[in-house]
Amino acid sequence: MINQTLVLIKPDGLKKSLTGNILTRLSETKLEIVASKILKVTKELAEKHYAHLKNEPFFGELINYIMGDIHERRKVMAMVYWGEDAISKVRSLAGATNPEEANPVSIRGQYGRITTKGVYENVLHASANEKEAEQEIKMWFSPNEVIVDIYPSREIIKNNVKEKVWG
Ligand code: IDP
Ligand code: MG
Repeated sequence: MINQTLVLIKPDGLKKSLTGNILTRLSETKLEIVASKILKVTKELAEKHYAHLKNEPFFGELINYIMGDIHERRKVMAMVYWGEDAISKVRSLAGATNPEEANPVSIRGQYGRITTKGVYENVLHASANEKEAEQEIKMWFSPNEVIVDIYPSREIIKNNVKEKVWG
């Protein structure tokens, strides 16, 4: 089944200069990248993305982590991978959440670690299922940033919206 999944290279992945390695591993899947960008993660986006974990003891540290506060790399690389079984293919290459339990040849097994504060720094995020993928892709990207029509969208005319244009 053709589906799409959100992939984030987290701040530890960027700080460790792993972008190329991670993209190379993901290219084994033969999936297509249909959206990509580098962005600064706001607290609002971080808390929305990890809303399902808000009662966990590590939630505060997790928000600091994804916002880049721990790594002094206040950015994340976000992508949408699309194709046959994209969600399960990327999840399986990513490996288990806990990098110590992840298959050693998975991306998280190869590059992840557990910090002394107990956060699993596992270098990338991948959506777990179709519902999560839809919520997350819609959270991180607008329809015009994705080059295939993955979810229904509509055009609206916005008035009084401030927009930055080149000098
Ligand atoms: P996932 O990233 O494999 O989907 P989730 O349970 O959705 O795993 O957790 C989101 C992120 O929160 C993980 O990737 C990891 O960085 C962190 N995390 C999850 N569970 C723990 C934990 O038990 N201790 C510390 N960090 C955790
Ligand atoms: Mg998850």
